[in-house]
Amino acid sequence: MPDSKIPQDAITPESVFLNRRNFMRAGLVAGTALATSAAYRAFNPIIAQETSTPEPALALQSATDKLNTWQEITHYNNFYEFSTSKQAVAARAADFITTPWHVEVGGLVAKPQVFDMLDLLKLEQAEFIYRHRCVEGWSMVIPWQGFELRKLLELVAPTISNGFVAFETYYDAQQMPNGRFAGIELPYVEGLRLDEAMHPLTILATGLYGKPMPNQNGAPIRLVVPWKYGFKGIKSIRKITVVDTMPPTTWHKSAPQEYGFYANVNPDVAHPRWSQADEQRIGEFRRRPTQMFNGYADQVAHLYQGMNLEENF
Ligand SMILES: Nc1nc2c(c(=O)[nH]1)N[C@H]1C(S)=C(S)[C@@H](COP(=O)(O)O)O[C@H]1N2
Ligand SMILES: [Mo]
Repeated sequence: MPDSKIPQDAITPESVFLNRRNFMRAGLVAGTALATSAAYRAFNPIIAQETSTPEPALALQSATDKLNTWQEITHYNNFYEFSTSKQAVAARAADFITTPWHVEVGGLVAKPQVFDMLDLLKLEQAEFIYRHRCVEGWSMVIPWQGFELRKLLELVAPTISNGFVAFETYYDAQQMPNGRFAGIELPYVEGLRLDEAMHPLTILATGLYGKPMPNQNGAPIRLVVPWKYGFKGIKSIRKITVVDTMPPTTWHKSAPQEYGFYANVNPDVAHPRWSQADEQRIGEFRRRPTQMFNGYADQVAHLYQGMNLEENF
């Protein structure tokens, strides 16, 4: 991990992180706007405060949505460039070189810019505890850190208001030897409608559990859109482009009848080959019901008013 390149105050030992559970609870269950703002906190003040007044532990965790462990989050991954076996990704991605790194942000914007990763880490980092629901029917709860995507878009000043945002993963066949066998077209590409991209729940994540983003989770920077299926969360981003037409997306190109552009978590719209009504939370015994918009309906349902969610799946 490129620890030496990460500002020291962006790193939280896991022990300190675990003492902060009461702060995270609100973001975890995040049903209301109030809960969302509670999940958004400047990083440094929390560390200072929590280190001096450690909180009692377990009782403060949500009874229904416990954080997944570091081990679970970092050893059960989808990152086809490295492996199509979830358990193998961590080892295969271990030598992935992510420093130096830059992200090119452009397209229909007034101030296109190539951002060095070190400068992106200087943007105020916050923590976001989100449910993560893969289209395959499994889920986790992950304590990300990062910043709202809209903060970055505001820096480049989009010149349109009704467009889309296209994302592209770095691709290097040398470093990502499974690329040729992945069965998908690479580089991996994804997209959001501009209003989805500007939504405060949409983040660019730069780490988890207070540590720099592990390679297998999309180092050094990846998208997280908690009300959408996990494949929207494109990893190891190199390019972000504001565009005026709906951009192509990797899984939609691969199987358009199975993976839509919107990919909103929806228990009522089955995948052609399996139900989406319930999910396997990693670490739990029984499957649990899947929630509309992954439990974030209060905050995002308005974005899709009047849209047929069966057609625009
Ligand atoms: N570049 C790239 N991004 C990707 C993927 C991928 O294979 N390549 N897999 C997606 C899928 S299907 C999921 S569920 C999430 C998994 O993220 P995680 O490994 O951090 O849980 O990453 C998404 N982003
Ligand atoms: Mo996924």
